[in-house]
Amino acid sequence: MPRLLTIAAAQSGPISRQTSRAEVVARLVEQMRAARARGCDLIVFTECALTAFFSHWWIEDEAELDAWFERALPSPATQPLFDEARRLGIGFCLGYAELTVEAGVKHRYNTSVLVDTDGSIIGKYRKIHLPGYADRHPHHPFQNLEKRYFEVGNLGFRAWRAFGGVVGMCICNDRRWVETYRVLALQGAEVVLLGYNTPDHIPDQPEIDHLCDFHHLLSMQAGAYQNGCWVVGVAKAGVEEGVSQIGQSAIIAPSGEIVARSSTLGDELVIYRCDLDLVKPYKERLFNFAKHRRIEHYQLIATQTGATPPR
Ligand code: CDT
Repeated sequence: MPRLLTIAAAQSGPISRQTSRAEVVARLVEQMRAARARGCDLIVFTECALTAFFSHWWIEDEAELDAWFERALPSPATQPLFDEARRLGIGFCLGYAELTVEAGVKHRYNTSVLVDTDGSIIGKYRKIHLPGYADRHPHHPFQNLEKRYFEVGNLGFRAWRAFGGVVGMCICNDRRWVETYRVLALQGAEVVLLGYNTPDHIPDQPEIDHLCDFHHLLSMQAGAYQNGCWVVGVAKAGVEEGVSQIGQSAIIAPSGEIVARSSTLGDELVIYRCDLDLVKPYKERLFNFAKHRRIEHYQLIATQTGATPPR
């Protein structure tokens, strides 16, 4: 029996600064209903899906900053998502800004959770690769302050047995790093879920602006192929508070092929019936890690060269 999992990548259009959580959650619930009506078992929302992507502007006031974060999940505002998932029997992955207090110390993370069809939380991931900077860049048309507003995630990359397969999560910039997929795949990940907020302009490096879509897809396609897994990438797209972001939400097969892709910069469902057994030709043959990886040689080479670039 093939292991089929129908997944919706729930691309989000822009969310304004003023939009309430209740309005956003109502929008996500609509997408969830539409996905279920089209036979989806799992819907994947984007990075920081509940608000505008506030890392794009400078916030001094601590209370103002905290207001962008969730202190609990579910919360009164997000409970409708969990209730609707249970009612419909659909799982979901949700990115959000997490504020937690441990031993009296405040911590802020860029987080995602994987939620089962009964509304229970299967697992949590806190973003490890935070792009941008921690100081103000007044000459930039918008900021990239993730290094200021979030701590590096402390939960590692983890994969869970869920939805009939092995599922891992990462968030946005993580998708550009080979280690992300490899650490997940070493745990057997068959599906990698991720959301992203990716501007189509890089103020520090405008010379590569025209490659934004290409590098986004290249990273996910390479990650999928080299690790024999499905990758589901979900955008917050369009012009949000003056920042123009790419769309290109995509579902990528373990072959590295894009099998479904968004065609707008607004709310849009990208749906594909994923056969999880399509990971096998890659995981069992070409990229059978146990058989073909030569980790001891990589270390040997690194030792011989001192792992520094040749002069
Ligand atoms: N949210 C996030 O991680 N965004 C970054 C922007 C970097 S600009 C190349 C990303 O990697 O898409």
